[in-house]
Amino acid sequence: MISKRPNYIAVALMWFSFLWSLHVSAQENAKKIWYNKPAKRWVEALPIGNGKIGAMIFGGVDEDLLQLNESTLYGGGPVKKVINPNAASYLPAIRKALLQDSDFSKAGLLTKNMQGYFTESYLPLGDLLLKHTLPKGKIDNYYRGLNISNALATTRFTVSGITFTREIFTSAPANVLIVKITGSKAGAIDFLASLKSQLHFSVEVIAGDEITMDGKAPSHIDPDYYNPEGRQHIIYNDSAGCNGMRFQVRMKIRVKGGKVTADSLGIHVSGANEAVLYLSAATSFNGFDKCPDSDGKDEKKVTGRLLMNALKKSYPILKEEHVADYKKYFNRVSLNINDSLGHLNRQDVLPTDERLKKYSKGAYDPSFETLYFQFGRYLLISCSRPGGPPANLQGIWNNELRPPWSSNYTININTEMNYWPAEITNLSEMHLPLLNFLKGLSITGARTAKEFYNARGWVAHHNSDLWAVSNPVGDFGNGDPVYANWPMGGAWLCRHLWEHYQFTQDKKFLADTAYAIMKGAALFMMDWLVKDQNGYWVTAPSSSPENKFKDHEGKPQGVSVAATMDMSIIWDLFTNVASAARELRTDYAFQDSVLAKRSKLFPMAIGSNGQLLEWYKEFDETDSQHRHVSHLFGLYPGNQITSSTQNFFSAAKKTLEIRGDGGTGWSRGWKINWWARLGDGNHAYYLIRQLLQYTDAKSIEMHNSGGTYPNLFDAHPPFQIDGNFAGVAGMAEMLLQSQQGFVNLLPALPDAWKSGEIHGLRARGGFEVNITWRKGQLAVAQIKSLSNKTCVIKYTKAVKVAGVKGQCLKVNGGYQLSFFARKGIIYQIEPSAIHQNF
Ligand code: FUC
Repeated sequence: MISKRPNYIAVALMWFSFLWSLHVSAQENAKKIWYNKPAKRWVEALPIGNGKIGAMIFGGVDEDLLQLNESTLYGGGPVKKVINPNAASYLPAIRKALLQDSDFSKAGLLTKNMQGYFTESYLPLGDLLLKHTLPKGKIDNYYRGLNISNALATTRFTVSGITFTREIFTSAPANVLIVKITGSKAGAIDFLASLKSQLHFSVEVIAGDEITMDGKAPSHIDPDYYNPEGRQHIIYNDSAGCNGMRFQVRMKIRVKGGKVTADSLGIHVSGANEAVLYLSAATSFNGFDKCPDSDGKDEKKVTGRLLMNALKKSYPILKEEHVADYKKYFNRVSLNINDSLGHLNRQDVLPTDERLKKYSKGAYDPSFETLYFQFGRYLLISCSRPGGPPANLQGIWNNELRPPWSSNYTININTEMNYWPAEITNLSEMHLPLLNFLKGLSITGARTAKEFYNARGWVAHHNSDLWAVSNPVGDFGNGDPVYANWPMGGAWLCRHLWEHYQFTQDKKFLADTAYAIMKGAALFMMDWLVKDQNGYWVTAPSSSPENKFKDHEGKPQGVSVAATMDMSIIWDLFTNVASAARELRTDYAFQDSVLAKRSKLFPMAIGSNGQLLEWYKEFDETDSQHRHVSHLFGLYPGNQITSSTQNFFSAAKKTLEIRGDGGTGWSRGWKINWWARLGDGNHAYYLIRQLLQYTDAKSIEMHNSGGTYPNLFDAHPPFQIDGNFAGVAGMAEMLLQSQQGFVNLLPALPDAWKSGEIHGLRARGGFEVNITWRKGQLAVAQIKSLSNKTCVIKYTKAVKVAGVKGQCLKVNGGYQLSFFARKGIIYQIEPSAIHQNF
């Protein structure tokens, strides 16, 4: 008999499964960046990459552009062995002008004599244009999206009843780009795929379904910001030296049904049911010290081999291998904020550009913040892979021949910033390209140290490129020393070697790779320091990137003595190199000498407004809101300024208050990290919202700008990827810190993030950390020990660790518990009211 009473259980189950399906699809959508129209501009296009090939997908209906990059395609060739042999002879006069006469103008002018060539530029590879012949009719259901949980991009639309789908990815295991084009009706696929480049190029037909584009990069390109008259800015042939790099793009299309032919225009497909396009790319780059022309790699062999190997596998296999490889990294960290089954009022039903605009106006959308966080991790996995060069100013995505700031490595902040999220968000392997780059940089840097300073060790200045340029740039006197002559880039980068060791506890890496490079940078600094009249070790000449001060006549000056950032970087390097030597049980005398010198470094000082001084005297700055706040290096990324140095901690806070929250994209990104370190989650959160302000700005802006483009690229403006990465690092830093020798749980949780969970973050000492919090309080944390180290945990309340006996100590701003953490064991941590031993 059928009951007339409603089956409450069945109804409840139906509702539950409906809500669950909404939840699951919301979760899926939460990992998508999507639009309901094609990209018109580059900053609307979607980036994909495998660390070598990069592409920006426009998703046009009839004309679909994929703008291509290859991560080693640069202008120029190896740096010259001799650059400015007289440079070092100017040092005594510069030092006299600074240390005895306080004549900053004279010192600045003289410093210009210590410059060399500018760096080379990262170049666009070319364009892959797909010209489709489609049935006539209205375009319906247009969708263009990037799923960052599997690194697959899709363009889809319906016309005349036929749904066309293009699925695109760049596989890291196969090192190819793949486009699969399908139609819902047999024989509907008709298109021409062509290749072109802004560089010198020619296209050749290899087979009925295969073409190549061969090209050549210039032997020199002047940076976009350097345009002296009467000189060619792009030079192709260098009759005296080394000619530019060669490159090749190789493309083949396989079809099911229909016909494929190739001619000088490209590859034509007609009447196919399905087409799969395979593209490989390579340059003749053969290392920073080899001429890419005469001593270059055989790029044709490389593209041929890659394509041949890819074609041995079916499309589903290539896709599966790509997704598995990508997920191996991406899935290590998950983040949910204020998200629960019951919470479905998400904004991810909106296209990403509209969602960003709504968010900019103040919409509550925590899953957009987590999307931004994960998108940053997606970008790092896509642009920095072991074996390739480090991510440059634009990652690997650039479409300009003379891109902003050469799209290379600005190492007075930007390149380092790119790698801030690498270790903490569990992408340690993605850090390796930068760490390996330091091997070459320390070799050219040793020549620069000798030639420019007559010093031991190695040095790098504010700018570098694929050729590991280490000299001060400026084209022999045309660069402003406030940036060009800053000799601290190498020393700063060394902290990345040490951080990699701290997070991974990889002693082999420390012994075989890191230590010698760190020691070389420290040796340079030992020689570079001079004593002032009070017996302190100072740097001279010295500048604070890239801010100027007013001298006693009110004139702007860039060069002085012992800028705070110099002293902090040297303090950091000496501390880390001594710790590294201690870990390796080596170089005891050297440890003693760096630590002795560290103890007499010119100290940090606090000014009349309670701020940390930027220079060795309390000068007025020419720009009180300057985007660089270099003197806070010790607060982040360094750890010289912490809650244990309370006076400097407060002075750092005051400095940030005075500088304000403005700046460029990366500048605001740095500020998120500083406020996180200061333990002010609400201020950090405010700056996240500033970073995520919708913008369309195109030209360079230095003040109160920043923001986010429709494709979620960070705007300096123009596009610079560093702001994306600083945003990711900052969000992680708000939830977990470990720079003080303990694991600090939820150190800067903002009110806006009431509840949430993060899984898979890494902490120094070799720990993997999961944290769940509810109503602004720690609910439970899990720490997995990756090596046998003591684990010290700090939280605002006492914590207990399941199965561990210890003493919970009340310390500055919270409670601390330490215990020996055995490798492989997961420790469960809960807040507790126990204040005594347990
Ligand atoms: C530094 C910054 C600029 C820009 C450039 C790439 O010079 O001062 O703002 O980010 O690097």
